Amino acid sequence: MFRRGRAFTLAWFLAVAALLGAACSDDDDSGGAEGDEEEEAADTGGEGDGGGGLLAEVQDRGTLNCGVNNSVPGFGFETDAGFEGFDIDYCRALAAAVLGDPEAVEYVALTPEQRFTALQAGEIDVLIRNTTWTSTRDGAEGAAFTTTTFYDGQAMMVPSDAGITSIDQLQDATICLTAGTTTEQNLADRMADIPHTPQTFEENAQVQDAFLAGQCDAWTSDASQLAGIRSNWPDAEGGPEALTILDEIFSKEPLGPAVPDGDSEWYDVVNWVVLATIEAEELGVSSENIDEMLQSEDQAVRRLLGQPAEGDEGTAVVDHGFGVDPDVTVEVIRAVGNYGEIYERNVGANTPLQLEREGTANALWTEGGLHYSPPFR
Ligand SMILES: N[C@@H](CCC(=O)N[C@@H](CS)C(=O)NCC(=O)O)C(=O)O
Repeated sequence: MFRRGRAFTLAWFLAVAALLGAACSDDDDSGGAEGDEEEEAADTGGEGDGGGGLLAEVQDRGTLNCGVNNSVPGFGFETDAGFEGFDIDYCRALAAAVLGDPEAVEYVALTPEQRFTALQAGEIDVLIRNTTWTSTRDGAEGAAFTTTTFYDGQAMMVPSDAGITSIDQLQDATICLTAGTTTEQNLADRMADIPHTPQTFEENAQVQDAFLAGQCDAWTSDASQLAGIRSNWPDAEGGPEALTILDEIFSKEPLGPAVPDGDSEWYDVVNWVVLATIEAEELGVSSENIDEMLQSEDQAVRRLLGQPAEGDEGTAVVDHGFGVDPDVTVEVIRAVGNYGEIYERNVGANTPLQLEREGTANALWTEGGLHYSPPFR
């Protein structure tokens, strides 16, 4: 497990360093916003409409409708106790910011094919479901992507006893995956010169059944998701050790929240909630020390937490103009912690997923990674 973890980390690092991975050309994501649908999405309000946008709607309703996954351990997973995971924590963070209550979330589990339609139709306020930001999704799906929460890439998982160590060995293999994902085109690109049969299913559960029935030689998806699925592999089927994730990462999958196009106020709130978790980590603010930090003399900390701070016009609370109070960041950090806490709690080295963060794109920029928040000021 540790050996694999290390190779995985290296592969990620190389993938990001190259920044040349296959572009995520889009999948079909059926029900894409075109024509009228897209115009409707663009008309959903926002600050230009006098505050009648999604922020006001969510606050009037008193709950946040968050579109999520329910089948990827570590990211979006439903158990008898409810929803949990990295993406779920960002739904909670947003509810804490706009409603003052991280529990005020209505989780809407969506398949890959349903997700953008649900966003366009207003069934959800935000999509936080291991969704890759691509140009066509941003441009043609009526969606606007905020800051990336998790830098991922596509990988391949095989049965450990198959003796396969590289993707190039998958000649004539049947490769299983879910439809309506970036995964489909990435696979076609990577396997362009290798004869193979892609076999698509609507949901992970179906891929898993097919895999267990011996119908798939390999399973391809975002590396983080494969790690989640592997971590939860049934003991009766050999548990996680029965599966091996090959080292090669062959695409860029920046995952993050998406909101409906055309509501810049709502976009800003969601975006800056994500950024607050990143800035908090950089400044050493955590769920453990938040009360002390409210008294901090560090002006950057004071600005992040909406406390009076020195500025161009003397000592004052910075008004970001987001439509929520500047100190909602305190509720966010109390509810879910900073980015590092969210990462370690859900997917880090001490979780079943064992995704090491150090040396990967998911480290802070100060540690050589890609997570970077513009200043709160
Ligand atoms: N990040 C990729 C893939 C995301 C994705 O939806 N992956 C599948 C495969 S693991 C999934 O989550 N399926 C869950 C399900 O069965 O609902 C994308 O945005 O297209």
